[in-house]
Order: sequence, then C-alpha cells, then structure tokens
Amino acid sequence: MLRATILTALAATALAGCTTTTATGGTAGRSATAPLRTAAGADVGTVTATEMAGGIQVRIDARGMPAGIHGAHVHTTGRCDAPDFTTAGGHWNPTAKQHGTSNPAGPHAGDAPNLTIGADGSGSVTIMLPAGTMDGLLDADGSAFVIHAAADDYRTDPSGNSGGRIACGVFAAA
Ligand SMILES: [Cu+2]
Repeated sequence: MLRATILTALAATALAGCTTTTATGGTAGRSATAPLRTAAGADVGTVTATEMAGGIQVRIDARGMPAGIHGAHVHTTGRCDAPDFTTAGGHWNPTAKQHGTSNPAGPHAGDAPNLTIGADGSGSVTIMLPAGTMDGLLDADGSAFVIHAAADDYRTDPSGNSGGRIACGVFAAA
C-alpha cells in the first residue's frame, strides 16, 4: 500500500513537471527534420522545423526539383507512401480552418508560402507557422512536409489548387 502511494506520488510529480515545462515555454528550441524524397525515392532536400516563441519556424532546402512555383505545406500524417503520397493526409489543421491565408475562413496551421525553385532545380525559404507547436507536429500520428507540382493560390479549399504531390518527408525529432 505504501509502495503504491509512493509510485502514485512519483507519477504525479512527473506529470506536473511536463506541464510546467510547456507552460513556461521551456520546450523552445526543440527541432525536427523531414528528408524530402520523390516518388522514385530521390533525395531532394531537407525541411527543418524549430520551435520558437512565435510558433514553428520551418526552413525548406530543396534541390533536384522542377523549376517553378510550388505549393508547400505541413500535412497531418507522418506517412509518405509513393507514388502519390496521399497517406500524408490533408493539410495539418488542428483548429478546423479552411485553406489559405487569403481565405477569410483560413488558414490551416500547416499552410505555408509557395516555394520557388530556380533553373538549377534548387530553392530555399524560411517561413513561420504561427499556429504550430512541436507537440502537435510530433503527435502520435506525426506529420509530413509535402511539395506540390503547382503553385498554391492561398485561397481554394482544401489545397490551394496546387496539384499533385511531388515530394514528401516525414518529420522526426532532431
Ligand atoms: Cu500540401
């Protein structure tokens, strides 16, 4: 009986510790990375997410991609099964909004500005996801970063008319 009481007390202490850490922002600075791969398995870059005071900063470093403007988003499930990456699910949307920063009912937490790929096939951008948290990004079913074939119009629900999914990466704690 005494032993059970002590264990219960220890468990309560551990839970309180977690809560305190989150409430005080003690988790700031945690990061996660997602290796971007095409349907054929080619390595086409890396996405790095870092928790900050104003949300999650996401840096996309892409290479070996078709030149042009591409929609780019955090998707809700950490699975990137070729060839179409539909297993990544829809956009990360814990607050049940519609798609796009130009949509009055938006945006999704996972919505991000378009990625511009140059003539050499590479492109980089650093963005901020103000509604993002690392606990949400790395929840039980994880999350993935997806690059699309076409530009995101920032307005059309659910995916901004950004076309097929040409690269995908699953976030893992770094
Ligand atoms: Cu997307």
